[in-house]
Amino acid sequence: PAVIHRADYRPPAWLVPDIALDFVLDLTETRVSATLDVERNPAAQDATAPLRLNGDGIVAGAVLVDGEPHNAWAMEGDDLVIDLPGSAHQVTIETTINPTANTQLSGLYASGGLLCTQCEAEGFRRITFFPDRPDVLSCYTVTLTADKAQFPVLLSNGNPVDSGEEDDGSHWAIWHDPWPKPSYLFALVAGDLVPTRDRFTTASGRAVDLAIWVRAGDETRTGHAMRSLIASMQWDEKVYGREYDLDLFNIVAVSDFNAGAMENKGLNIFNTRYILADPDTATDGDYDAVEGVVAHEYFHNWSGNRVTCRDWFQLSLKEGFTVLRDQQFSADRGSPPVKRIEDVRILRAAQFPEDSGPLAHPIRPDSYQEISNFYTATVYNKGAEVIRMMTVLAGPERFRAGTDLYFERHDGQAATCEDFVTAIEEGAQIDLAQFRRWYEQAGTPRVDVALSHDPVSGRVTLALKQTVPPTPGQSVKQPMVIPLRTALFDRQSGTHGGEHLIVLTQGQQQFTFEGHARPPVLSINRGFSAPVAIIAPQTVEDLVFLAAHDDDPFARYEAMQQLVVQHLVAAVEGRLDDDAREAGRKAIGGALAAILADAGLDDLMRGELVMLPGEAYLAEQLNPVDPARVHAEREALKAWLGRELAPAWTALHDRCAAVPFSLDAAARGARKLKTQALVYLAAADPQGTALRAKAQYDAADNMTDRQGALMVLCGLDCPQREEALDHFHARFADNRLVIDKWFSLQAGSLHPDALAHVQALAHHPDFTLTNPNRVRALYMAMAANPAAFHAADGAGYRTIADLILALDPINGNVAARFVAPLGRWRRVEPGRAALMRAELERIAAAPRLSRDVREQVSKSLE
Ligand code: HT7
Ligand code: ZN
Repeated sequence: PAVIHRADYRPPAWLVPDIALDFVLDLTETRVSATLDVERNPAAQDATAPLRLNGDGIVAGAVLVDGEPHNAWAMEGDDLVIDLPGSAHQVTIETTINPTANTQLSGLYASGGLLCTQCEAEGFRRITFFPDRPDVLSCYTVTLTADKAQFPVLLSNGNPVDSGEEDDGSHWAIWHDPWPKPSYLFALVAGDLVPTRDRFTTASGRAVDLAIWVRAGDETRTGHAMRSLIASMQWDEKVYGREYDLDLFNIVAVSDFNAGAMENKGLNIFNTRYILADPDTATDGDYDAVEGVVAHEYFHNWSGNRVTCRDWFQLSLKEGFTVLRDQQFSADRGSPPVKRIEDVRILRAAQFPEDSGPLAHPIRPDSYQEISNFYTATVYNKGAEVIRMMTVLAGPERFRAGTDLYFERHDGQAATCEDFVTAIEEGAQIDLAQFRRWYEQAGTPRVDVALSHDPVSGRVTLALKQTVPPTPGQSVKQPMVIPLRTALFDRQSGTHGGEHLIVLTQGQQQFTFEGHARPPVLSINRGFSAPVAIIAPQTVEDLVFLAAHDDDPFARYEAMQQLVVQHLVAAVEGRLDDDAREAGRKAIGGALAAILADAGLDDLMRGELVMLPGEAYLAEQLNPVDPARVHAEREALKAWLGRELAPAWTALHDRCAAVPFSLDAAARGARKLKTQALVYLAAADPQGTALRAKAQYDAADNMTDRQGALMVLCGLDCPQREEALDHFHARFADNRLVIDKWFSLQAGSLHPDALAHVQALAHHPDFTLTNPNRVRALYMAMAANPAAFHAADGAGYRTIADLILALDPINGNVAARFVAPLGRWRRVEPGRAALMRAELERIAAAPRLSRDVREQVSKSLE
C-alpha cells in the first residue's frame, strides 16, 4: 500500500487562483463542468512538471485548454495529468457523477432527496479533477442548476450573486466566495429545505444574515443551535478578537453524514444530531453537544479556513486548536470545572487507549495510508491538550498575544503546526523548543512521584520521574515538557499556601518546598494541566481528604476517581482479602456519603463526583486486562455502594424528582443526579428500582429523564423494560435521532443478553447500514459495552468483524472506525486476545478492502 510521508512534502507545481464550477444537478446523473485558471507556482521545485489533477472514481469527459480541445493528457492511476505549453492556462474538464450511488458519503451524495457534499479530506476529487490538497487555494464561482420543484433551495459557499428560472421548470443560482480556499472547504446543497433565520452584527458593524436549513417540520428544533451560533460569534470576537467575514452564514442539517459536521466556508453542513434539539427529544447532553459542535464549526472560520493547513499531517493545527477553542467556549457558557472533567473523561476513554495501542500516532503524524483514519482523538483531543498546556505555560494574556500574531501572520495561508508554535513562542514570549516534542512523540507520558518530608527543616521534596512509553515506530523517547499545577495541603488546617507550577523537563527532577511542619497531602496535575498519567504516593486517607477538601474541583474529582481506581485495580488483580476489600469499600462509601451531604456543592458537580471510573479507563490501568473481572468488580462495588447508601440515594432521587424542568444549571444538575441515583439503586435492588425507574420514565416531561430511566430499565430483566422500550419506540417512531437512542440504549445496556439483543436489532426494520448514525447507534454502543463486546466466546468480536466486512463496501470510512476496539487485543488476557486477533485476520483475508479498513487492520496486526 502507498504510504505518504510528511517529510516528502513539496510545494504544488501549479496553483489555481480561480475556479468556476457549473453543476447541472440530478439525483442520479449530475453533470459538472470545472474551469480552472492555472498558473505555475514560482515556489515549485520542478518548473517543468505537468499539471496533475487528482480524481477518485470519476472519468474525464471533454478536456479543453484555453477553450480548445486538448489531447496532451493521460490518466495515471486516478490522476489526470495534463501537459501544458505555457505557464498560465485555462483548463476545462467535464465529469458526470451519480450522487445516489455514492454510499461512501464523500464527494457529492444524496441524503433523503437532498443533494449535499462532504469534501474533507479528499472528497472533492470524487466530484471533479483538481489538485486536491489543502495548500492550493482558489476563489470559487459556482453555478447550480436544478429542477425547481425538486430542489427549490440551491446553496454554495460565499455570497449569492444571481439567480433565475428557465421555462423547462429548472432554476439556477450563482454563488461567489471571495475568500480563497482549499477544495476541502467547497460545499453545495440542493433540496427542499426550510430556514430559521436570524441576524448578527459584528463588532465592526457588518450585518450577517444567519440561516439554519432543515427539512420541513424540523424547524421547531433549531432554536438552540441558532442561539449557540450567535453566542459563538460573540465569544470569538471577545476572547480571540476574531470577526466573521461574509454577509451570510448558512448551516444545513442532513441525516446521512460520516462525522459530526463540516466547516465549509459560509456553508456549514451538519449531521442533524448536532443541530436539532428540544426538551422532548434531546437530552441535556445533546444540548451541550449541539452547542459545542456549532461553536467548533464556527470557530473553524478562523482556525481552519482563514488559516488552513499546508498538508494533512498538519490536521491538528486546525483541529486541536479548534477543539481547545470550543472547550473554552463551552466552559464559559456553563460550569468550567464540570466541562473540564467531561473533557478529561473523553480524553481518558478515547485517546489514552489510542496512545497505548497499535494505532498510536503523534498529534502530527509522520505518515499515513488513508488520511480519513487520522481524524482521531489524538489529533483532536490530545491536540487540544497540547495547546492548552501552552496556555498554562504562557498565561491567558500572553497566549492571546501569541494567537493574535498567528492569525495576523498566517491569514490567507496554508500553515503548519510549526508556524503555530513559532507564533505562540514569539507572541507569548515563551521558549517552546523542547515543548515541540509533544508534536513528535506518541504515547501518554507517565510521571512517577515520590514525596519526602524533613520534619527538622520543614522541607518537602518532590522527586519526579517521567517515562514516555514506546509506541509503533518510536521505541526511544525523549523527555517532554510537563507543566504540573501542584499544591501541598496541610492536613490539619485543610488549606495550602498557594499553588505552584512545576515544569518537569528532564527524565528525573526534584522540586523542593519549604515551611511544612507536617508531611503534606499532595495535590498534583490540578485542572489536569498536562495530559499524563500520574503515579503518586497518595494513601487512601490522602485521597479521602482531597475528595472532601481540595479547592481545585478537578483535583477533587480526580481524588475520588483514584480512590476507586486503586481499589478496583487491587480487586481485579486479586490483591484484596476480605478485610481489605471491606476497608476499601468503606473508604469509598464514606467519601461518597460526604459528597452527597456536602451543601457547598452544586448538583452538576456532585453528579461528576459520584460517577465511577469507566471500564475503559480501568482497563487502561491493567496490562493484560481481563475485561470480565473489571466488569464484575466494578458492578459489585456499585451494588455495595447502592446498598450501603440506599437511604441517601433514595432521598436524592426524591429531592431531584421534585425539581421542575428548566434548562438552568440547578435543574440540569438535578436531572443528572436523578439518573445517577437510579444507577446505584438498580445495582443494589433491581426489582424495587425497576418500579422507581418506570415511574421516572412515565413522569418524564423531557428526554433527559426519559432516557436516563430507560437506560436503567434496559439493564434490568423486568417487565417494565419491554413496556418502556415499546412505548418509547411507538412515541418517537418518526424521529430518527430518537430511534437512534432506542438502538443505543439496548446495545449499551447492562442486560446480560445485550449482545443477543444487538444481533436481533440488526434485523429490525428500522436498522440500515447506509445511515452512519444508525450504524454507530447500534454497533458503537455495543463495542463500547465491555460485557457484550468481550463476551467470553468471542461472539462480540465476531459481530463487530462481521459488521466491518458488511459495511466496508458501503462506507469504508465508517467501517474503519470499528477496527480500533479489536485492535486492542495485545492488552487483553490471552484467551480473548487470540479471539480478537483471529477476527482481525479474518478481515485481513477478505479479497477486497477499502484503503481505510486495510490500513487499520494491518497496523493492528503488526
Ligand atoms: N473538519 C471536519 C472533518 C470531517 C470529516 C473528516 C473525515 C470524514 C468526514 C468528515 N466530515 C467532517 C469536522 C470538524 O472537525 O470540524
Ligand atoms: Zn474540526
